[in-house]
Amino acid sequence: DIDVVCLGESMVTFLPSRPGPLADVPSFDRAIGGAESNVACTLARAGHRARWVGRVGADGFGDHLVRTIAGYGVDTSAVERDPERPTGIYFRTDGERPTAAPEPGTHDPAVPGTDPSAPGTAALAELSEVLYYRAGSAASAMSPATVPQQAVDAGRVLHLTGITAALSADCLALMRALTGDREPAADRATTAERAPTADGPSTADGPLTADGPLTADGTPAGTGAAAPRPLVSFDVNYRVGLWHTAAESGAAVLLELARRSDLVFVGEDEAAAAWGVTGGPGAVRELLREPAVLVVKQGARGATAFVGDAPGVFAPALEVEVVSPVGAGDAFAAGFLAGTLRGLPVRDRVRHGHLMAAAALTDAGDLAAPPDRAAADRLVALDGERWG
Ligand code: KDG
Repeated sequence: DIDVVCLGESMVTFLPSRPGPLADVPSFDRAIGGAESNVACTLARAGHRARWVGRVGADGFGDHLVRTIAGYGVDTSAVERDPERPTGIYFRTDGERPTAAPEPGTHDPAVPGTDPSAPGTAALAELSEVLYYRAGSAASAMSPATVPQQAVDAGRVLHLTGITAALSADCLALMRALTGDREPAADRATTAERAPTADGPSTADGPLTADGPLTADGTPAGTGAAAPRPLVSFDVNYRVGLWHTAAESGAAVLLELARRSDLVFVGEDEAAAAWGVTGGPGAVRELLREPAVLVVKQGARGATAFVGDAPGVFAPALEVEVVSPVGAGDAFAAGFLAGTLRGLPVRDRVRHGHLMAAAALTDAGDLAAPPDRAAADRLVALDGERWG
């Protein structure tokens, strides 16, 4: 009776008490991070039954993570505790916001953050640092042998990200096993064929209480002879810093895993950085034809969703004052998945993604307090009137 199982490493996150370089930040506030548990928490807040599967140390940080994530209403019953390895942690710094507009003529375009007319996001992101302390963490010991298969297969959707593949050879083996052929090939082919017209209403209502597997287009999966695996949702999440120490190429692994998934989220910038695709969403779809649904995120502009062979469906993002971009991608994925579970038209799934992302963008932590379902529906309806 789980809608979405999210598997991956969660970490205690330390947010700086003030902007500036690491050497100058006097103290940090404790919060939680982890792309996959961020998705689980946001889905749970939106009224869906979400489970987080992960591995943390038998330490206080592990207790804090499990308690906090469970506090969002997420099922944590399958989280493993590792008596030998610690819980991963990470620190962030924030770029310095210009306190006052520079004197006319003193703005140096080469120095980020000194342009008073810049929207701020790029400058802040450039000056922010992420410092991971997660090598050899409890989560890096996740493998096909340690992760309980039954707990992972219990949902209608299994949500994964490319971060896990970069953590260790065992984690990569796990990702390959989870995205492998656990469903008859014929069933997977029909998933794409059954896609409704891109913006039309889904054939299934996708009520919250519906059980059973789901296809990427939001309709319940057919009942074949063999029980199909859950729909595999994959957020590419290319973390360049994590791949430096990995044995395999991040670009190749992420492409392989994306091609083995049913629903893929990728940023235009990530597709360019990893795979050198620069021709916009259509070019990304050319490269990634296998997933039944592909969502290409286009930063502050919006996102385009491709369902089956239908043309891409674009919806613009909300305009917000960005406090921190961290966690916005996870929130977007959660909103889109929530819309998929409910069988909403494709454009509304994208809009729900943008709405959740807006909540995350306007919050300093990795995980914002997202609007509940009723508020989200009202806001999406208003947004729809605005854009037509
Ligand atoms: O997606 C936001 C994440 O960056 C954060 O919560 C931590 O999972 C994380 C990571 O590996 O960066």
